[in-house]
Amino acid sequence: MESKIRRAISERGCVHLALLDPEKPFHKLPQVLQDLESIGTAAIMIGGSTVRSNAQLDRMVETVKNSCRLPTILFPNNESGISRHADAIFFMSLLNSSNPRYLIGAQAMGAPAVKTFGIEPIPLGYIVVGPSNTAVSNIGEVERVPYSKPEIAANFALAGQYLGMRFVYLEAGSGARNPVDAEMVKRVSSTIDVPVIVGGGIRTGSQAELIARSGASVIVTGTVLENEGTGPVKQIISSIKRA
Ligand code: 1GP
Repeated sequence: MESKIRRAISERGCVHLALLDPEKPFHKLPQVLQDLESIGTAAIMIGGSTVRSNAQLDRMVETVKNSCRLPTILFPNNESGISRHADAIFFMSLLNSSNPRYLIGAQAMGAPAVKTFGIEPIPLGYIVVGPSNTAVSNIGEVERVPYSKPEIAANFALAGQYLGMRFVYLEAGSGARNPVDAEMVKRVSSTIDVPVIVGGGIRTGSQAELIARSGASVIVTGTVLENEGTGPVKQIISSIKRA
């Protein structure tokens, strides 16, 4: 799975991942998934900050697997965010959390299930940035990195790389008023050698294009798909291709 994403990044420069939250029921999900596949989304991420029902998560992963050929990557909030049916998991540490549970505690609780179910772990450093007071910043007890301090985000990212993380995710928070600042994306992507994933608050093609041009290798959208369907996502994907 990781090798597929890396191949897609090296072929296309920047790829799109769609994020589905199992707690938010989706109208006509199978059709949405087929559309996402045909417009060029690289994989489906499944998770949300408040996921706690394993049955609900399992159902969502199964629906994705039964509806399209896109790979499924878990995006866990803690050890509750693991489904035996998924292909891979972003095995992530919330690097700027002040709570050790989100740095390593939940990971230790979840690791045996990842091994037992044979889910591919993809090590990822997760950094919450910007001014938006979102679910992830509250639940994750985060000291958000302000956009005026891109060098601090770059320091966290480099530390993540040196700890062996193979992706770094800059997160503005789901539904953030504004996406991650382009200068911060530039600073982080020019500092580290591993691919940078950017998500949170991306709603338009022009926002996605700026972030891709700033050095992001992966762009994630969730809320715009939930609220407006695949139309804007199609524009986002073609803007990424243009970038
Ligand atoms: C959230 O980065 C993702 O973890 C996606 O954010 O829902 O704002 O697209 P949006």
